[in-house]
Amino acid sequence: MKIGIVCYPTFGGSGVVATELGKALAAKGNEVHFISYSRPVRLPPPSPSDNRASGEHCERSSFGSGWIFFHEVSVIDYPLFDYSPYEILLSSKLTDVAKRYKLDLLHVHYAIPHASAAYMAKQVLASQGLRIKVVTTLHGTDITLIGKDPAFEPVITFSINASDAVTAVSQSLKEDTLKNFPVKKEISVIPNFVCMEDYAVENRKEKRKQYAAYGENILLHVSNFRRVKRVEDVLRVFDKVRKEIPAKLILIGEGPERANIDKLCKELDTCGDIHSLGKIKDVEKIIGLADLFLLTSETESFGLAALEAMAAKVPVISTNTGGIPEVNVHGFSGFLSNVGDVDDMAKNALSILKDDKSLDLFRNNAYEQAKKFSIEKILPMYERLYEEVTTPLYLSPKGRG
Ligand code: GMT
Repeated sequence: MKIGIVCYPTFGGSGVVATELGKALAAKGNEVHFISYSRPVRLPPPSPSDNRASGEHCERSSFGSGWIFFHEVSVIDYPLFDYSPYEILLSSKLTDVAKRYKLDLLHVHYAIPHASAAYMAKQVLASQGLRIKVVTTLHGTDITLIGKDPAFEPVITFSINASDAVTAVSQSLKEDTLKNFPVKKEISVIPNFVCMEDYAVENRKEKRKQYAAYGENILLHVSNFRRVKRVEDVLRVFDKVRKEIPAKLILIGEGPERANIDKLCKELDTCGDIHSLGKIKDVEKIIGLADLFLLTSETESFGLAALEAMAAKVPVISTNTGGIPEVNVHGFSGFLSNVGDVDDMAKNALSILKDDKSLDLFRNNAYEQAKKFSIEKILPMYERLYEEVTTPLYLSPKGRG
C-alpha cells in the first residue's frame, strides 16, 4: 500500500507514534511517505546510497522490504505574511505527493491543522478525478485543550466528520471528543504502542553510576515541560521522596515551564540532586536506568512516555486523569493519584521503593502491562482499518461522512 503520513516532526508523542507506525509499515513492504515541515526526529537518517530526488526537498530510503520517503513542506516567507499559511502549503504538498506517487491514503496525526489540510487536498484531487482516503488520528490536546477553543471547533468538527475513518488513542479521548464536539463520525480506539525491544538496557548497573551513587534511587520525568504536565509537582514529589530515602531525579525535555522549574528547585534546595538532560534523541537508552517514572499531568489522553517507561521495566507514579488509567494499572504497574496530590504520589513512590522485592515486582508488572501495547499487537489494528477504508466496496457506516 502507498501511505502518506502527516505529523509534527518534533519530540511530542503524536510525532513519535506516527513515525514508529510509518517505520513498521515500511518494514512490512509498504511505501510510506512522511510529509511535514521538517524531518521527524525518530526517522533514521538516510544512508548515503539512498536516492535523493533533487530540488524538491524529498528523500527516499529503503526500509525493511518497503520504502520510506520524506517530503518537506517548505515554509514560504513573503513580506505580506506575518504568518506563513502552513495549512495551504501542506494541502498543496499533500495534493502533489498523492498525485505523483499514487497514494492510496493519507493518515494524519493530530487534528490541527492536519485533518483540514488533508480534507482540502482530497477535494483538490477529486476536482481532477483522483480519489484518496483520509484517516485522522486524534492524539490529545487537539481535542482536550487547544482544539475545543471556539476559534478552532467548527473546522475540527467538520474535518473529523469528513474523514473516511477516525481513531483516538484511548477510550477516554474518544469520550472527550464526543463530549466536546458535535461529531457524528464513528471513532475507533487504537491505542498507542511501543517497540518493546527498543527499551532493553544493557549494563544497567554500570550506566546508572553516571546519575546516582550505589544505593540511590533514580526517579525520572520526560515531557515537553508545558503547563499541562505540572512539572512542578514532579519536583515536589521528588523532594518528599528524597527526604526519606537517597534519590536523584532525571529530567528529560524542554519547554515553557523550564524557568519555573529552575526557580522551584532552588526554593526546595534540590538542584544538586537533579540531572536536567534537555531534549535528547535516544530517550529509550536512558529511561530504563530509572527506578520510577513520574507523570503528574493535569490531563493526558494516553501518556506515551509512561508506556515507554513500562516497556523499560520502570513502574509509573502518575495522576489518574484522561487515558492514563488505561495504561498504568493502579497497584500493579504503578499507582494513580488525583491531580496535584503530591503527598499521595510521594507515599506511593516510597511504597514501591521500600525494598528490592517490591521494586522487582512492580518492575516486572510494568513490563507485562507494556506488552499489551506492543507494536505487534497494535499494528494489525491500523492495517485492518487501512484495508477497510481503501476497499472499493467500503461504505461509510450510518452517520459517517
Ligand atoms: O497533545 C499534546 O500534548 C501533544 C501530543 C503530542 O504530540 O505529543 O501529546 C498527546 O499525544 C500523545 C500521543 O498520542 C499522548 O501520549 C499524550 O498523552 C497526549 N498529550 C496530552 O493529552 C496532554
